[in-house]
Amino acid sequence: TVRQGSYRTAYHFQPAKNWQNDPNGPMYYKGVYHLFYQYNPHGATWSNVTISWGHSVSVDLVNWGALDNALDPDSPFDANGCWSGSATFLPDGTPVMLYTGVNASNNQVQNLAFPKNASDPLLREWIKPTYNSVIPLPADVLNDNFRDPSTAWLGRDGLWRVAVSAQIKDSVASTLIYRSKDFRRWERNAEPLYSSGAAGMVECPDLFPVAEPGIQNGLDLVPPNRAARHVLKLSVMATHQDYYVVGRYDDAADTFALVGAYNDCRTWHRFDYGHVYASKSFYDAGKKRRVLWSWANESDPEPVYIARGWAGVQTVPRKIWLASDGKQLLQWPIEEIETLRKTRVGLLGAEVNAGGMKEIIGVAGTQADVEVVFEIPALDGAENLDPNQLLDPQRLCGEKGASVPGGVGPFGLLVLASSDLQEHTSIFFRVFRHAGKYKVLMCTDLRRSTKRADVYKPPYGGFVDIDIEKESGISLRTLIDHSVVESYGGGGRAVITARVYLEHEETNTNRMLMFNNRTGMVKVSKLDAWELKAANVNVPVV
Ligand code: DQQ
Repeated sequence: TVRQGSYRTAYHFQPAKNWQNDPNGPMYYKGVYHLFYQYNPHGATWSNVTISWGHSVSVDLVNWGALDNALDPDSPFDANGCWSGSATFLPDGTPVMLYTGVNASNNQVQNLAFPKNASDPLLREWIKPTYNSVIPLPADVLNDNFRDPSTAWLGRDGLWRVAVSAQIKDSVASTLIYRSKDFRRWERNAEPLYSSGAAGMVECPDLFPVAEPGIQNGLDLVPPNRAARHVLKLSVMATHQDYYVVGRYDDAADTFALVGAYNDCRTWHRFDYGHVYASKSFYDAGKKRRVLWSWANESDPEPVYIARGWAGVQTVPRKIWLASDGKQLLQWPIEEIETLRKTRVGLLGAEVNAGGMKEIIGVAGTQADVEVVFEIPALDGAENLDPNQLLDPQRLCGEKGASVPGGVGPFGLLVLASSDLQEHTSIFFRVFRHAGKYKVLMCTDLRRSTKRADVYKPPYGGFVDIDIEKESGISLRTLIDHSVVESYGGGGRAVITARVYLEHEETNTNRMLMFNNRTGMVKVSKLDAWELKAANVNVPVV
């Protein structure tokens, strides 16, 4: 029997029922965090015409109160759906939403919404001015591919800017920039922020400044923070994946120069090598950090999730900042997640022998937070990597799975494992030699995660940008939450989020083990595993 009920998450955000997708308009306002999300109030599938903005509030990004929908498709300029958008603070501190409406003629247009009562920290009601839409469909853009306004920012010239995704007719996918004096009348800049014919339509653009390499503080979008570096993130419809790149944003010309990267965004970095999409960040003025939200879709078939009555989770909010190499972002679960930690087990200096396993006993493996540091005594025996394998880490994880012995790796964790280990999800590393250096591969292999045959269960993989000759250990943090396994390799240099749907019958006895299938021993210099409490999510706010 498939225990559908047990797939609900305990601390990854989900509404009480129905479908959710993209995070929308996240912000911190008067001491309260707001998360809006694409929500279908009528069922557990996406529906272009009935999609609304769900709304939840929190003081810690962990426990959430549920409010009524913020936006519903009830006006001529959004009659066929309130699609994704973002929040901006006006100079007087009032938040405003820019979002995509699919209007009565089925054209995608950009609209404004204001809080009815900005002095209410919960911002329960939102008002759409009748002068919407503020950015109509341009003549050269496809009517069904013009959407997802970013958070807007003020230039030194006093003009607002916003980025919007557009597919130009018979031409390229572009991230357009619009400028405005008053946030109401917007004019398109002739030059797009980004355009490329390579990847097809891109969605949900996010542009944000980052502090100097290695500095963990986030930056807000407005001057005087004219940062030396910005990050541009795009979601590619065709691959259903998010890509980002570090570059230089020219705030006079409104152009973005990639630093040492190709124009095809599919060659950029990925926030996550697993199953997430449509991510969006915001500046958290309370804790002076930038926080990223992302949507993780279901990986089992639509009729099955319709039957359980819900679909879609949000990843744990992640703090993001520029790594000291200045090229990639580091990501880490927000520290507030640690308030859910209860029972802990720990180990120092354990060893896992070649071909061996070591069980993590004492914490229930369905709601857990595991941090482990593996140390490899020597790098001798690392397998050689050919240049083709370098291009496709996911395929490499498929070829070199957890049970394929190697020189340096595979070693890692087995989680959500049934008592007979027939079902298990493996998260592991393998070190290769390439061009006189070492490359560290991180995989989450779902092929044995469930006996259910109707589930998408690929191996996922990415390289962890780590100099293994200098850093003797590789760290792994895995957050397990019923049907979510979210893993951070090398201190957040590579992240893989996966959806897992156990068929086996146990409750609360899902095993967790460390394993090592390399030819020699692996040292576990540190292991901490916590069982996590359930967060209070969907508490009605009165
Ligand atoms: N989802 C929204 C769109 C966006 C897409 C509609 C990305 O605005 O482009 O639900 O997942």
